[in-house]
Amino acid sequence: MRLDIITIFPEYFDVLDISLLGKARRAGLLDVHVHDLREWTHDRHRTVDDTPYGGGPGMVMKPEPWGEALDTLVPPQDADRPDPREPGSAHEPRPSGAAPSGKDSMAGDGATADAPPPDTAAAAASGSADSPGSPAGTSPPSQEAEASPSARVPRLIIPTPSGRPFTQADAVRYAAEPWLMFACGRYEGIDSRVAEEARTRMPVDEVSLGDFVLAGGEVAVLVMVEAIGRLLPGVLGNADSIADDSFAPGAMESLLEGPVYTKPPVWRGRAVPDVLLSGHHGAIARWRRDEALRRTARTRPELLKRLSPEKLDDRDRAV
Ligand code: 6GU
Repeated sequence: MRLDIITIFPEYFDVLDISLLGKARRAGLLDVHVHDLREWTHDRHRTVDDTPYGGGPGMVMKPEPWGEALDTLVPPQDADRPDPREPGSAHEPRPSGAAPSGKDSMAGDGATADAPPPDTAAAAASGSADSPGSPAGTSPPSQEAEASPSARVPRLIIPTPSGRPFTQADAVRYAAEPWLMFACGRYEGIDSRVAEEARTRMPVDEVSLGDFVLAGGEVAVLVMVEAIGRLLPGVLGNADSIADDSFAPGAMESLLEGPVYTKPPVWRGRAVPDVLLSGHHGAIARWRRDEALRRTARTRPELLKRLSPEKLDDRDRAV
């Protein structure tokens, strides 16, 4: 998966070098490109913000740098121009003369960071916003490529407290896409025409992490990238752990994971529940589900109401 992140604080993303995602990058599972928005300014002060029309406090991000950034990173789709990318050259970036140089902050990404990703299925092959009826990223790239040879665009994700809630289901959906682009706003947000215009040529999602306000989109993007990245095939050691996650589509949908234990069997007088030492896999699974139901009822009762009745068995109802 390719990720492009546009920000005025590229250093925020230095942490993507460490831990699980750092390993995923070094393994070639995750191709991260961080871009400094100020590379697309032209004044001495590299200005990215201005006062809001209509008055009010704070500053708004100017549309021009964003427009140029998106134009550079997502070159206009031109049906008549032959696609220079060969099917076999999946990891050879396309030469990109228009790309500003030296804005890629991630070590080791080199000078080719601004080329579009290699084998991107066009999530917005139609050239307009994604339709709710057809989830993007579900068609094989080759099919999309046939329908529209040069339609290769990312999904643009704009973190904002005004967006729709980001959920585990979104993380799963995004993890299946070949190319995601994140636009980190600061101040009071990005001039609304940026998302509006971007929607004419790529799918755009404005998403929120919850009902609170962050100082900018950077930390929100780190959260989403971690939620998405750990779902990529080969990133987590044990693929089963994904199915057991709280909120995981399937058995854990709308449920919080229950308590977990490791050795020693007794610690400061507190014993691990006997059932976990019993070796009875059926009994253990049942106990874990009971605990998940109990914990959810206690801390997130509204989630339980969302559980579809056909997902509950008689034991569930007794808990
Ligand atoms: Cl996605 N961005 C910002 N700036 N603040 C938030 C948020 C996102 N989600 C909750 N608060």
